[in-house]
Amino acid sequence: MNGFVDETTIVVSSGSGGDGAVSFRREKYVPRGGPDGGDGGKGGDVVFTVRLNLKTLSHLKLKRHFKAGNGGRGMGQRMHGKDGADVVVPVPPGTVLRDTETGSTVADLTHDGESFLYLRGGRGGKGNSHYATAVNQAPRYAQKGIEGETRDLKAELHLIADIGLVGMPNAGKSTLLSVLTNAHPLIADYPFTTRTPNLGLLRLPERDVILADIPGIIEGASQGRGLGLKFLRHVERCAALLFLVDLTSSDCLGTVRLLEAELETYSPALASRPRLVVGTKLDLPESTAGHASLTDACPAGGFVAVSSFSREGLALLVAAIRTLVGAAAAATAGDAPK
Ligand SMILES: Nc1nc2c(ncn2[C@@H]2O[C@H](COP(=O)(O)OP(=O)(O)OP(=O)(O)O)[C@@H](O)[C@H]2O)c(=O)[nH]1
Ligand SMILES: [Mg+2]
Repeated sequence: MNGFVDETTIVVSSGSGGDGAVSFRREKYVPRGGPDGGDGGKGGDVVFTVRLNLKTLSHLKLKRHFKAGNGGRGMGQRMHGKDGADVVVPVPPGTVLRDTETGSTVADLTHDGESFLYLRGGRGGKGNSHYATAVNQAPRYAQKGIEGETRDLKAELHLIADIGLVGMPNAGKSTLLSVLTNAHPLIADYPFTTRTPNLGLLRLPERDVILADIPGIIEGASQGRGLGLKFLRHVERCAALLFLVDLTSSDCLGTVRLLEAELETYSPALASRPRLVVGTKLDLPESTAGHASLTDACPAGGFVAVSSFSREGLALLVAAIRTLVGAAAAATAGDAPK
């Protein structure tokens, strides 16, 4: 939807260094002027820089090849060639760059303003003025500039959120995001309404919390059914997950198990993230049985029931989110509460 691109390949090239010059001084009353060839300019670098205002990789898909400028040739009178211009590739926070050939991670860029120098431009060659010796005072030799390099990279976007909303299609993920945060995602009563992730900001007294709503997961998603599991990478870095379960569905506990199994297939690390089961659509009378079964099955504090329509349970949910995020922050700071 509207140009959301979360993976693409690009080609980047650093600039070549300019060649050094072969040149000799020419002055009216100096018959045999010495060598005065200047050095070639340095080729431009390839630099990535994080820009908070970018939300997708679509701008990379449009351009694809990013090339730095070449260094200029050296000139007479020891004049240096101009350095080639760097190419600066802007990327959104959460961009992971991989070498297409080896698959190895080249950079993982997260902070606004962060810069990463990937390829250095080639050095400029030295002009012949460097090569004059007692034996050879008129060298006709200058060094060539070093060539730039070209690499293929795969850029992947991993959205950076604190809490991920995971659930089957129609569970009410986008609706919950719209009542808890400033986001206005598309909501409809058919599955797979959400086709690309949405982020929303929940303002808490201590800090802002970013929630990510991703497309629904169905049984067999790990084998590519539905929209598959590829969107899970956007919640990979979340401190905690909310499993959203429609309380009016026939087998709420089965849904929790299914989500667990699909997550486990995708990434055991993700499956072991702290989580809260959130029952949705509590306003509907058909939610009673589901509510009872999840209350029974989930550990104390591991389940909250809400209605995005009547807003019942939302305050409890926000309190639970505060606890989850607070515990995660304490754990990363290395001082988990005793
Ligand atoms: N009665 C009631 N209906 C709800 C509630 N929350 C969501 N719905 C309805 O459930 C349907 C699905 O809601 P969405 O928020 O689009 O669900 P989703 O989980 O984002 O669905 P996908 O994007 O398709 O995965 C919509 O018709 C909503 O109006 C609720 O609290 N109560
Ligand atoms: Mg949705």
